[in-house]
Amino acid sequence: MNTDTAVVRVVPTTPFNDQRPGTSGLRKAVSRFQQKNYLENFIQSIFDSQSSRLPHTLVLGGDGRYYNREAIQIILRMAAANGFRHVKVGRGGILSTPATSCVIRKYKADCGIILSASHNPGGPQGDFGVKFNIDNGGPAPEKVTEAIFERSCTIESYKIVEAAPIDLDCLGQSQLGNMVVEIIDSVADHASLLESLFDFDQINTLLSSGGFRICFDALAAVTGPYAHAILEKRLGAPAGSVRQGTPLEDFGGGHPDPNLVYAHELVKIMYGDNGPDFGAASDGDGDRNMILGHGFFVTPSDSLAVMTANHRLIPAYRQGIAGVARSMPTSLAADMVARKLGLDCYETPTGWKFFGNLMDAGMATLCGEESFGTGANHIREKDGLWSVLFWLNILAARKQPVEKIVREHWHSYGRNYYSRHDYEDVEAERAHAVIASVKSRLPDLPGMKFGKNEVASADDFSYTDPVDGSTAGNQGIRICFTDAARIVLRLSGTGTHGATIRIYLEHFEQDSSKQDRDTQDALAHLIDIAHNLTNIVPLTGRTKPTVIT
Ligand code: G16
Repeated sequence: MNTDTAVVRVVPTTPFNDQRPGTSGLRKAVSRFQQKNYLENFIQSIFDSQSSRLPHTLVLGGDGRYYNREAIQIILRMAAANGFRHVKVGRGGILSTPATSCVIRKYKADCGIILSASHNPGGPQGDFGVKFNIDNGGPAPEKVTEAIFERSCTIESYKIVEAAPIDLDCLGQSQLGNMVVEIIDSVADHASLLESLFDFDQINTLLSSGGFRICFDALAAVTGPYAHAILEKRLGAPAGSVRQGTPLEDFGGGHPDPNLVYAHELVKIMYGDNGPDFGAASDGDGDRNMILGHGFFVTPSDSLAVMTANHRLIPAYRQGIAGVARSMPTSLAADMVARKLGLDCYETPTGWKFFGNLMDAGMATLCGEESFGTGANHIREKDGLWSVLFWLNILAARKQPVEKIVREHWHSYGRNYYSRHDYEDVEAERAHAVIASVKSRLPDLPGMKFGKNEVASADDFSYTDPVDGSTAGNQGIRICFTDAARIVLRLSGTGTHGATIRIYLEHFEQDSSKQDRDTQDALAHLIDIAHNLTNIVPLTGRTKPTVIT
């Protein structure tokens, strides 16, 4: 439809006081986003905060959750009113977070908007979210998200054109005012980028041999179409290797979070008799991943370490990598590998946005987080399917089971027993009291003994970006022990109900005769110390974590 004559309406509005983006974008209950002007205010704040540069091309899509299509129509009309010239939209409104990053970079777009609340549940009673990415394809850094927030506090109007809805399901271009809307294939660009990185012939031989079985669980979220196209159609995995491969608005009522708790159906399959050799799951918007072997779980921290140790098996990284980066709470397993291989290793705050500068500056190639995220410098987001393909490429090259590869890894580098205990939906005041009480004890902790464990250092992590010198404080409490064990404590920045306290526990074991223990048993002494240090039980009234991963 040609709406060259579309009239721009300036709609008066008043600010909302809760539009500060969290760890990754603005996440709220769907009902909050559906409130009059709520989405519009936030989108206009994004556009206004970019006004020093004339915006031209925007990439737009989402994970297909409830309200995705409606939000896309609103954003398109606002983009036209705000002077964008071209918007690329994933067909059906579907574009995974890594695919969005890929498309921004490939077509040199100015920015992207991803409609997702990531791993949070969807549907009318679930969550919705808006993430804003900049021209390097990565999440907006804090100075940008702060500018958006500041604008949202003073906004008085937003701009929108009146126009009929765009057909999101039909590939091709149409006109909205002076702006071109182009509906693009959601999968093709990302799939061809991934093909350029890995040895698809080798993986194809493995997957089509009949002797090796995989199960990929898309959790009824965005990665279904990508996994069908790449794993089944291109790489020869038998039909049915991808389960829950159709994106649903409510994720089938599930929680699209790829961990042992929420991807329990996959876990059951992988731990069953005669289970597949390789299992993986991805989250709502396709940036997270979980890796499993038959009867074996690979922690995300170990996954990054194994990838780093094996990078030369992958065509894209055969000539070597620049360095590796991990978020502070992620275990030190990758550091052990980096030390042995002579690679630079960086520790950043939680949030993928902190890796962007390191990758742009050519300082880090592989990045990872304990929160089921791994990725590399091919894009500027973590990438669930990239991680799956990395593992499949390792398996195809080494011809060993997942478990054997990981056990050999521990034998060479030591094992970092690791677990995260989450206390969800805690009253905010109580959660802050827990953090404040530990903070007040930090100066006294070094040298203090808890049983056999002596505290080597204790601080509130702050980060200075080595590229642009920007700083980020209050990024989580770090308590490090003399035997390389750690307890980390921080509040989640992605929840939408109350506060979530995360306690991260890590114990290093070099002795291979002691690398077979149950993780929670191996960490039991640190769990006790954490309870003692945080007073979490009396301060929150919670006797145990909501989720243990
Ligand atoms: C987001 C960020 C990640 C971060 C994770 C956990 O992931 O992109 O970098 O590690 O949140 O954050 P928190 O511990 O604050 O809840 P996603 O997949 O939700 O976008």
